[in-house]
Amino acid sequence: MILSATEIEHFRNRGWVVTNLIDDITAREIVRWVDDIAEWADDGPWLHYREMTNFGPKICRTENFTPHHAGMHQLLRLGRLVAAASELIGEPAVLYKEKINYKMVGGAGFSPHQDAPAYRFVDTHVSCMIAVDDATVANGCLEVVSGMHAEILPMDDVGCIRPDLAATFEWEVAELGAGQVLWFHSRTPHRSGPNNSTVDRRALFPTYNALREGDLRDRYYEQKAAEFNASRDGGSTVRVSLIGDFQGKPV
Ligand SMILES: O=C(O)CCC(=O)C(=O)O
Repeated sequence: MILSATEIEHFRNRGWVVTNLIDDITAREIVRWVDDIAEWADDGPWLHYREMTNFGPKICRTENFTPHHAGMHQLLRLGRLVAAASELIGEPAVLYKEKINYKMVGGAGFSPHQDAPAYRFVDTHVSCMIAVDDATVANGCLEVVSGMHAEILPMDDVGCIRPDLAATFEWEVAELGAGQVLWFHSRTPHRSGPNNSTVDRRALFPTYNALREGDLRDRYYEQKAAEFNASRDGGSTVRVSLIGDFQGKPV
């Protein structure tokens, strides 16, 4: 077993758990990998997204990078993280999608939401946030609500939790040291503030689904491209997801 019985029980009861699955050497390597990936060209098979901040345009997200980076492939698709995801969902898991959220200095936050409404084809999934840099209140760490992962909550017109409802929740901040991993259920309400500090808050977010439902990662990215192409919008925020959770301004 990768996780302790206490960690698994915490996740089952509260819908999230912080774990220490990554050693210091790997944590430092991840910083270098993320530095490299951020410099990849915009016209590759991966997906880069950018936002406008008070300090100019900044990269805010990269997706679909594991096929093009051996270290990330090993970390997110083959190693201890898949094993931990399997223990949390109680059956063998497979990577469904992966992203880096950069939240550079001046980067925007995310409205209260559950992830499940943005996931196509699968019902059993779990995500984690792997802190690349320390994640603090000042630079926009995640905030979660405990024990609210049983059902999909009422949403607004962009797929986020209805604001009047979200305002009644007890939000808990989840500060992480670099290399720590916060697992959260795909129905756990979460949100994050902007990065008002002087240090970046980069994090990896792999999502795993039950292998029983299929290895659907390629289909997820095909579907995402199709949905984005079908509804190009010139909205006031950058569209990075199949729901409108990100508050970043378009470049
Ligand atoms: O990176 C963050 O601060 C929040 C990420 C998140 O909730 C998401 O990408 O769905």
